Formats: sequence, structure tokens, C-alpha cells
Amino acid sequence: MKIKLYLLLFCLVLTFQLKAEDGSRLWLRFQPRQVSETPPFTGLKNSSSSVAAEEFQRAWSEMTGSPLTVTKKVKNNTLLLGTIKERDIHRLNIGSELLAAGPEGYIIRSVRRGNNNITVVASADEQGLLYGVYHLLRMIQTGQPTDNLDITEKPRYDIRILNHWDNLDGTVERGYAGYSVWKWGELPGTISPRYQEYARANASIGINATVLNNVNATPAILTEEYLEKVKVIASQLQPYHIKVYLSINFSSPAELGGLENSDPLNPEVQQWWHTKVNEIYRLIPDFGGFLVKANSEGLPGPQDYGRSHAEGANMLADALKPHGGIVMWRAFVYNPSGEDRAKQAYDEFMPLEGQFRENVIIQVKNGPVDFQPREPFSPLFGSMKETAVMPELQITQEYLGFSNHLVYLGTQWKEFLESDTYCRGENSTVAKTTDGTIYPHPISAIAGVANIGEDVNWSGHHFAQANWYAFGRLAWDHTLSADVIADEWLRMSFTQENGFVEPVKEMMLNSWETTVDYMMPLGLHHIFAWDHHYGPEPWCDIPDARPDWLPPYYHNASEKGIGFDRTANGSDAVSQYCSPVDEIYNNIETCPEELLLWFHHVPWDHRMKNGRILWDELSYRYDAGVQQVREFQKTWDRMESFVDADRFSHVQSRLKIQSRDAVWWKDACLLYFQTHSGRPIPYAIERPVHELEALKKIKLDLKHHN
Ligand code: BDP
Repeated sequence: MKIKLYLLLFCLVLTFQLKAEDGSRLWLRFQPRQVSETPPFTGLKNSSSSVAAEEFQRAWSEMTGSPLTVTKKVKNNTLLLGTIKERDIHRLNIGSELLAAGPEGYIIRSVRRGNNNITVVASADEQGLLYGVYHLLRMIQTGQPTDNLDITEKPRYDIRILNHWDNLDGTVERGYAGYSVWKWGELPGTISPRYQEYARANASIGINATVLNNVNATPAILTEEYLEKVKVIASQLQPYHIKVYLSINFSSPAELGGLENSDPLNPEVQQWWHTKVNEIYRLIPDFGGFLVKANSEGLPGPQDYGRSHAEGANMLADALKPHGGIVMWRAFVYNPSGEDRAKQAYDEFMPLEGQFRENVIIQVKNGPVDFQPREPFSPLFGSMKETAVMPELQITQEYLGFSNHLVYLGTQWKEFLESDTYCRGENSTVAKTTDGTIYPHPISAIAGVANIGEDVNWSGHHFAQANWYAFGRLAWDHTLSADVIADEWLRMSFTQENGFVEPVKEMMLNSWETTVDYMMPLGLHHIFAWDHHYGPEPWCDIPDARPDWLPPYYHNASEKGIGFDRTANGSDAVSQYCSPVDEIYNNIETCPEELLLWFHHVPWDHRMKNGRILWDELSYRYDAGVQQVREFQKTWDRMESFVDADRFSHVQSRLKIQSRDAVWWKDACLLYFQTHSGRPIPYAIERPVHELEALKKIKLDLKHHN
């Protein structure tokens, strides 16, 4: 009797203990409980893509414990997968809608045929079918009803691309999830199983392209040896419809080919690129094209020969054109000049607009400086009309606490994509000026700098996976809300229980503003430490260093006030925006307070909208950031029963780091700025726990933060 009781208890304990999870499955977790008692599908009729059918089969057997029967005849509750050529689909009379959905689009529809209810996932091509299958799976995973469906989807951007800043030696620039997933040393002989898993994860969120190597590219990537390796990766990604692109070094003709120079107007250089591009396409017929960082941060480019960015980009575009390839030319350029760094990309690129070939697209970071915690949108968006422009977002958290801080970026990207440029009147949002709605161009694209590494959970922090996910979902459909995306991700990655989803989602949705508050509120930017972009060093002043690499250049704190004057009286960066955005930013009364110190140098006693003076408000914001992270800790601790022990404790300990870092940021910034403001830290808020002099001595061992 006793033994039986023990056994029973043992079994109960086992059932209640959540299975350990390492995060390796990302959001592609298909839980047994996710299908209701009477499954919506009893058979699968598949007429074309094997990958789409395989994906559904695989997920189905994970959810139900048995594979879905493949049927010849359509019966009740059959799932019908097919491309437009399929007779069945024709009979359902959906051909014209499929054509309208375009090459990657799909429809999912519940239809009745005879006495049978069937679900159709159909697309004009195999790629759309795969996306349709993932959509249906997502609905099952997130507990949505699947019995009365009428869905038509197509992507908003043509190219939805990850940019890996991965070096050929296996390190990842600004990567915080271990070494690169690309195992260059083992390729082409050994193929890591992760390549396929990577492809699958990306396809499941609609990502259809990837740049394998760092924008700070070495010529070696174009050697035969490396191209053979690239070919193998490309062949692993191809079944999931992910095209491979490469970052190139502009000096490759001289450095690899032994030519005298790499001048884009030199016929030998042009010929070298033609030959090289032909070689690439022989190896990789569906190769996508090049991403180029040129004449930026010391990298070579056309300006080395007195040529323009357009001349450089067009030379490459001409070589790629016969193969249907494209050039993504980056506008991230700035020089050590007297000019405000925030103005430089616009100044260099606007005069060139219209001069680029049709297969060139200008890749522009979301803000005018450099992926800061918060920036206004870059004025190139909306202004550049004749040449296609693509946004570059940073998924990896270079300036947002690496993989130590929980920061959900869906909210940041939504703010950016929905910013109204007014360049074609009201409602000329960044999204609409880049997705082809307002300025139609042959290609539209959006890029995200990947946060992927060889860590078991891919992204370092479990919650950083949400940013990879959110990038893909927004690239597919930028009208989705940050809330909906977080909701999906939580349900798929953790659990459907509302007791978990609701509070944790709220934490995610607040997390970006919270981080802005404890790092750089009210439009402050680039006050990071000199040798890393992790902690604060607003005092940093290195003799002989480039001023625009030093925090005081950006915050300009003095006893008079703080902030960068970019108004008409200052650097006049405001004039790069279309009307009325320029006037709104120029006027301290109308400038959004979130961006106040980005555009204005403001006296410490300036009255804010809530009645506080600037100094007090700054102090309150830093403090609010700290308090919020403490709330996150409480929220997470309450979630213990919903989450497996491994992921629970991992996130818990990262939140502790985030909490300590938030205090570090707050104390460093307030104590330092106080030396300029000369005012007391408002007495209602928590007192600093550090000495400024001690904080100044902190030298970070980056190994612990990478
Ligand atoms: C900066 C990064 C640097 C990148 C550069 C870029 O610190 O590592 O190479 O951007 O985007 O944010 O080219």
C-alpha cells in the first residue's frame, strides 16, 4: 500500500515538473496540449512542396504523437496543400486571388466540398506554401480556432534579410551569443545540423535572405576556397527559400586579384567583378547579391579614387544585373569633420539620389547616428525618393545591454516604422516610404543585424529570441502590433496560460522604454564607455580621440545645461527633415520630450510639460528605469510555476544583472551630470549607492559581458 502511494506521488511530481528546456527549439515548440481533443485534421493531401508538407507532418506528430495520414481522396477534415498549378486548387476557384497574393503570398481557407469540411493552404509557388503552413501552425500553437478560416497574406517587403556581422575566424562583431553559427573551418566537408535549423526558424517567420559575413568584410570571402563553403551553406538554406548574400570589401580587385587599384571606373576592375560574379553564380545559381560598407570607419571605397558612392555601387550592380542580383549599399558613413555626425549620411547621399542603378538599394540605419537606445528616424527616409531605400534595424543589442538585458525591440521598431516623415504629406510613414507603397521601386527590403550565435539558445538571452522573431514578423507585415507579436512569441516559446502571458507581455512591452530611461532618457545618446558599448562613461574624454567618438560631443553638459543643439541656431540637422517635422523638432515647445536633448541644448531649469525642471525630470527618469527593472524581477519571480527550471533561473539571473546595471547607469549619469547642474538629486528618489570616482575607475572585462 505504502509503495503504491509513493509511486503515485512520484508520478504526480513527475507530471508537474516542467520538462527542462534549453531554448534551442526557439518558437518552434509543438506541444502535445496544443491540439484540442477532436483534431481539426484527419488527413493530408499534398500536391507539391515536400518541405511544406514535411514541416506540417513533423509538427503534427509532435503535437499528437502520430503523423497525419496522407490521403489520396479528400475526406472530412482534410488539410489540402498545393500550389496554383494543382487541379484541386483550381476547382476551388481561388486562382485569381492567389495571383493577387503574389509569389510569396498564400491563402488559407476553410471550404466545404460535398459533405466534407476541408482546409486549403494554397500559394502561387512553393515558397508561399511553406509560409502558409507556418501560419497555420502558428494559429494552432497560439490556440486560435482553425475551423472557419479565410486568410490572404502577402509580405510587405520583398527582401526580408538578416545581416550577420560574422567574421571568418568565427568571432561575431557585436555578437553576444557565442561564436558564429557558420563553421568556416569545418566547411565545406562538414555540415552543421544547425544550418537547416537556422533556415527553418527563419522561414517560419518569413525571412527569405541572409548576409553571411560582417559588413567589415575581408576580401578572403571571395576566394574560391570560401565560395565553396558559401555554396554549401546556400544549399542548406535553399529548400527553405533563403537566399544567400555576401558583404564584400571594395578593395578586393587589388587585394585578391592583384590589380593596380580598385577604382570603379577602371575597366580592368569592372572586368574583375564581372568574372568574380559569374564565378559566384556558377556555384550558387540563386545567389542574392552584395552588401557593401564603403568609405566608412576606415574601409575602402570609391571615394579613395575620387569616385562617388553611386559610381561604386553601379559598377557592382552592372556585374550582378545579368544574374538578377542586387547591391545593398550602406549609407552609414561619417567623417572626422566639423559637421554634426547626425547630418553626414544625408549630406553625402541626397545629392546622389536618382544616380543609382535600379538594382541598387540604399541601406539606412533607423536613426541618423548609430543604433542608439532611442533616435529619431534618419531623414533619408522619405526624402530619398528616386532611389530605393531599405531600413537597417539592429536585432543584436549592441547598445542595449548585450544579451544581459531583457529588452523587447518590437516597440522600438514600431515607433520607427510608424514615424511620419511627411515627405509626401501626412501619413508618409517610414514603413510606407520603404515598402513600395509611396515610392514604387523594383525592389523593397528591410534588414536586421542578427543576434544569432552558436549558443544553445541561439541568442544568449532567452528573451532576445523575441527580437529575432519580431524582426521577421514585422518584415513580413509591419502593421502587426508589438503587442500581438510579443503575445504570439510568448505563447509559442513558453506557455498559453494567460497567468503567464499577460504579465510577462506587459514586462516585454515596457522593457525598451525602461532601458531608455535608465541609460539615455530624454534624447540623450552615445554616452557609452570608450572601449565598449555596454556601460556608462559620460565623462569620457580621451585626448586626441575623434570628438564624435566621445560622449561629451553628444551630451554637451555644462553648468548652463545639456543636449545637442541641432536646431537652426545650432547644427541645423532639423532642416534635413520634411515640413512640418523640421519645425516640430526645431521648436523646443513642440519637440517631443523623448527627443528633447537630441535636438536641443536645454537649461537645467527648463520647465518640462509635467511642471518639473529638466534636471529633476532627468533624475526621475533614471530612477523610474531602475524601479521598473525591479518590477520586472518581481513579475518574473511570480512566474516560476509556469516556466521550466532552466529557463526560469537563466532569465532570473540575467534580470539581477540588469537591475545592478540600471543602478550603475543611474548613479554614473546622475552623479556626473550633477557636477554640471550643481543641483540636488530630488530627495524623493533613491540615493546613489556608488561614488562617482569609484565608477570612473570601472574597467570592464568584456569577456564577462560578451
Ligand atoms: C557600429 C558598430 C560597428 C559596426 C558599425 C557598422 O559599433 O561594430 O561595424 O556600426 O554598422 O554600430 O558598420
